[in-house]
Amino acid sequence: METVWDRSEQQEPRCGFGEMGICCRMCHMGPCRIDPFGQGAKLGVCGANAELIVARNFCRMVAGGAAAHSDHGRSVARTLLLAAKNPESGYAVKDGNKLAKVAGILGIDPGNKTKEEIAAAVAEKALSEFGRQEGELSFIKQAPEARQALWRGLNIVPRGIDREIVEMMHRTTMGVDQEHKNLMLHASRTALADGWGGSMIATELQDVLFGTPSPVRGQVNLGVLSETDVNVVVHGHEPVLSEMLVLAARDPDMLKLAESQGASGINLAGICCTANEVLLRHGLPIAGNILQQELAVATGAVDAMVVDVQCIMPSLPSASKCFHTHLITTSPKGKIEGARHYDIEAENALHSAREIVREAILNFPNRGNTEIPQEKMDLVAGFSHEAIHYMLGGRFRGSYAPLNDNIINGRIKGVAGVVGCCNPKVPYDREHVDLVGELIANDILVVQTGCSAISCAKAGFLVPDTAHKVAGKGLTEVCEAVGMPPVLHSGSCVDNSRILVALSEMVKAGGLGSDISDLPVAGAAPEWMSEKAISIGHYFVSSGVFTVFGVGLPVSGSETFARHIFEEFEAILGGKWAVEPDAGKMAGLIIDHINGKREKLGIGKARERVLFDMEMRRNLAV
Ligand code: SF4
Ligand code: MSK
Repeated sequence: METVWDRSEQQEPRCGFGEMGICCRMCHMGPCRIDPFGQGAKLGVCGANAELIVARNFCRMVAGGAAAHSDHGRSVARTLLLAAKNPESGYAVKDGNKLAKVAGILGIDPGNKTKEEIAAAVAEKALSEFGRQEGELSFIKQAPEARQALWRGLNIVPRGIDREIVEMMHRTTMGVDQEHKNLMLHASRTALADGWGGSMIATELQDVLFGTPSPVRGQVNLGVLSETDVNVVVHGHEPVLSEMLVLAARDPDMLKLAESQGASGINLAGICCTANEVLLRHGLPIAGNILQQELAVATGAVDAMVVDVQCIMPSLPSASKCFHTHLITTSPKGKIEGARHYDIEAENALHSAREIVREAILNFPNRGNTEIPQEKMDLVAGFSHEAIHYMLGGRFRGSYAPLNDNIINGRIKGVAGVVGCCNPKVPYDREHVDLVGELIANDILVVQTGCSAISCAKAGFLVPDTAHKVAGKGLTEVCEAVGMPPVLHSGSCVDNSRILVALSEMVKAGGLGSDISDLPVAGAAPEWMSEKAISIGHYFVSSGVFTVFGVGLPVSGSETFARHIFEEFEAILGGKWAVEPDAGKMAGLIIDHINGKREKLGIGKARERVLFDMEMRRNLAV
């Protein structure tokens, strides 16, 4: 059986033009490529130069990522509408408080409306945000006033989610927007339509439907697969189906059927962001992150792998054929040649979820030899911004003020969001673990989402005990007082929008400046691979956050473009990009940036940097 690492090796040496972002396929006069060393072509056939080609490629990645997150948000909004209108659907409003809050943001007057009527109005308003042509997205109001004013001054407040994505595609087609700086401003508008639009709608409405996460225990790594239970592994991004699979797997009739096939129960585990969603809301185990999808199949113990959309490797059918695993696709948007397909829409999700679980159970007796690794690790996850609010201040005075106080008094130096994918170009999980280890050793509180959170969970960073083993003295004191780990798992990729809200709350709590760009915070995606990561990176930068990516960025083919996003952008939007493949140096950049912000705020007493060494890593029970 081939894995992602074998295929990655077969791609070496990779195309240098692609890696540097200077290959253009926007029209059929090309494909064109620019010689980065100045000996060959300096222009494409149409006359496009390096910065234009790099900019258009970068902007199209933003559009692709924003489209993926936002289409996810749209399907959640449709599901909420169904829940409101059809009580038989299996979906219902689980968090009335969140519903009321979101209704307020969307300007819906609850009046004498029932919960269902409010939910329907919220869903309809959320759906209208996608096709809106003018005005401003409603969730923008959550940002600090100064940030909103800056966006308005630059005319980049997103009007409608779909509109900005379409316009990005239009501007980057052959012969339209030919100024890289102008393109990047619209890339900001598009990315903001993702972070403060599509992703935020997905997160907030998922909380309404399935509950707002609060701290919950769980387990992670391939060792969570069971030798004796039917293993159903959910993989992808949208919890609309997996929530129904949770119900189906707990159905007493299904449990009886499993027993009749010789199994002792049904074990529902997850891969990637669907895993994060079901962990956060149900404490269900995570089998692994993106690079473990084939490895889960290779245990021979997965009776069904059920996938929906995003980050699902087209190699899965051939991997599954080596074992008894049934690969099941469920979204009409995401079919895979060689997989079984159940066309699942919200309307029939519960019924289909039962059918899928039944199929997995009936496949259990077909298992051959299994080889399940023993490794698994405990973790605590579920740190939504509401949970952090409550944890720090308690039910009656929930607030971000205690966090700000601890930043001001220097126990916590700052906050870093470390997120994103895993990439087979670098040693698996290592960049995440080394970066996060060094940040917490230097008293920087880390907030995580996506596959990065799963990497660090496997390393043992997501249990409160880690604090005194690895974290700096100040951060340890805070973690012990509150009972939290030094690394907070906030959810899936769309839940990066939780971090935007948390940053805004920090500004509102006071004492750390008037805008997100004043805060001693930074973002990082050390092993990114997806277009979605580029959209996330750019909405953080455009929201005022210094953001560092590892593994390289496809922009090095144009010094002019690189200078624009690495240097000039800060003067425009208060945040900027950086790229640094080495985790230790990346930590250094983040620490220096945070120290710089502390100095500006007048709270910076420089402390010596602590290096996260082998000894500290050995102290972890990995
Ligand atoms: Fe070449 Fe210009 Fe066409 Fe791109 S748009 S492929 S640079 S001719
Ligand atoms: S799943 S986008 S590999 S984080 Fe969200 Fe992981 Fe990146 Fe997919």
